[in-house]
Amino acid sequence: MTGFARFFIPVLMAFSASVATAQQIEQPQDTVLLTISGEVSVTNADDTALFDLAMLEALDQHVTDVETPWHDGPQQFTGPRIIDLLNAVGAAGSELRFVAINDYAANMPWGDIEAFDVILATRQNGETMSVRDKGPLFVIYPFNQNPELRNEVYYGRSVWQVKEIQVLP
Ligand SMILES: Nc1nc2c(c(=O)[nH]1)N[C@H]1C(S)=C(S)[C@@H](COP(=O)(O)O)O[C@H]1N2
Ligand SMILES: [Mo]
Repeated sequence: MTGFARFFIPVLMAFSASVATAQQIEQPQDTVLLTISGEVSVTNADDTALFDLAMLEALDQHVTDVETPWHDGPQQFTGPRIIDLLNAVGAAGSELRFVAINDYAANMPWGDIEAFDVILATRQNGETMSVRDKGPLFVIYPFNQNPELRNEVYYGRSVWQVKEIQVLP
């Protein structure tokens, strides 16, 4: 074998192994803020995917300036797009159920996260949100970019204090 082949073949084998095995997510190192359950294929605890703040912030971040019925004046929210978050755990479903700390829950059709930049906000004006301020995680629709969303249907899906996303078939 040439020196080149001795180098190249193991690299090629490592590469195909990484393609063959599914994507992975790490273990949370800090307080778990979010559990994703249901139709997910990439997990880190039994059949669920657990996320701490650092893991959510390691995903591509989307920033949106938005006026909501729950805040005075425009606010800047930051967090991953929910579609990116769900792609990271290999989710495949037709509906999502967002469950809050106060056990409020609302269903969202999968189509919403494809049609709009809906984010799971981790920060408001650059700061993490306390439970008192409807944190730590808040579903934010782009109400300013898509004013047609300003109605009770989408307000009801704007779940704050989110603790779990169930991916329904
Ligand atoms: N965590 C949580 N999120 C929630 C709710 C709730 O009770 N708890 N109510 C939802 C519904 S049905 C609507 S219409 C709006 C209500 O906002 P409001 O209570 O400020 O009118 O928030 C949504 N998000
Ligand atoms: Mo509502």
